[in-house]
Amino acid sequence: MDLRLLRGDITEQRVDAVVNAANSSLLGGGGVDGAIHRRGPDILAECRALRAGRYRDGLPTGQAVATTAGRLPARWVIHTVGPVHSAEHDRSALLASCYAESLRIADELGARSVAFPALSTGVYGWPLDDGARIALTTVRNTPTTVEHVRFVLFDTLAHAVFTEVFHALAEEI
Ligand code: AR6
Repeated sequence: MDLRLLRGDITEQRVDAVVNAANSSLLGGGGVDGAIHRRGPDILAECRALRAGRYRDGLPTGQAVATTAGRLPARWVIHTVGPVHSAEHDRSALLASCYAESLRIADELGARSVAFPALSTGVYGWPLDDGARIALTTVRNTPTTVEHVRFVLFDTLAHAVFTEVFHALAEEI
């Protein structure tokens, strides 16, 4: 797998699938979720249909589901719900599950290229370095037919932290 880190806006990525840092309502929010939903009322309509059907009680944390991508330059949006960071409880497995489940859905769709944001590191408060470690190790270790993965980091700090963790992990191998 070709894995890249870049600084930018996830809504501008020309990839098969863009991953959304959603919440379990699937009905939009701030951050990545707000930016993605601004690019397509069709996405919200599909999310509402999911809420009326299979996900009546919301999409559980750690799971993922796809819709089409509205006016984004992508074919699909894969919505996943990251865990809120907690100092008392270790929710790392749920964050890892978001990345693994998103890749599983991408495989089902036949997506070859996927763009991820740094899930849970914004409103949900996950420390960037630990979020980067979980993101990079999970994507590296998940069997998938996806060929190109890019992590799209919104600011210089997130990009710098992901780059540092990426190099540190490469040295461990
Ligand atoms: N492109 C790439 N990264 C972005 C963008 C963008 N356009 N906008 C923000 N980021 P967040 P979460 C970065 O808060 O922590 C929403 O309200 C941001 O700097 O979007 O998983 C949902 O509805 C941060 O590093 O997601 C949920 O309620 C990272 O993306 C909740 O926030 C994730 O920040 C989810 O919180």
